[in-house]
Amino acid sequence: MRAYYFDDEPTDQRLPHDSGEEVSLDTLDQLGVLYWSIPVAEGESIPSGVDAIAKERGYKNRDVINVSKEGLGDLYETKIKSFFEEHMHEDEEIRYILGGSGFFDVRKHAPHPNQERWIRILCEQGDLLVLPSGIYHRFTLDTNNKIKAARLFQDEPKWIPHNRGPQTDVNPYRADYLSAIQPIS
Ligand code: KMT
Ligand code: NI
Repeated sequence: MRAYYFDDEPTDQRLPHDSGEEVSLDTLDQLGVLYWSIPVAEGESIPSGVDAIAKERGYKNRDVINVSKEGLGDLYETKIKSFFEEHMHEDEEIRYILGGSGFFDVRKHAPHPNQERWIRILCEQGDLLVLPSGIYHRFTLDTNNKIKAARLFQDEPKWIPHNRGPQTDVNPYRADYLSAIQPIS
């Protein structure tokens, strides 16, 4: 895992877009984004360390997704597109990387939208990320073009993205998220 500010260059989303400005675990924590490293061998199933975190946080469901051309087949192009639309979910979600790599971009909010920034989080095998409900984020593969991830859900194994817009700006889960985290000025 490595987190840094996205450079905002309008080139291929799969490139690193590394501004060179690092982001600490502390900053992620302030945004409600939590991180653990839990080693897993290639081909091994989900390690017990992941089960322990899931249990403690009240998770009941999970699935495993292969985001790759082979894994998604006909759905590949549409999925890749929808994952990279800025969106939020009404549930907290855990992503645990079993293999491959990719980028989760999370929005650092600001008093004014033009002061907001994207934080790019490179996730690789063994990385566990908790995204709080209500945070704006997006996902892309990197140039390796594949990731295998366990998706853990607190309730139903549903994945409903709410794309950012006037509706999400007044979504109660978004409001709860903003009031739960420290104001960033
Ligand atoms: C999300 O919430 O954006 C995703 O789950 C992306 C795919 S998981 C590798
Ligand atoms: Ni999402």
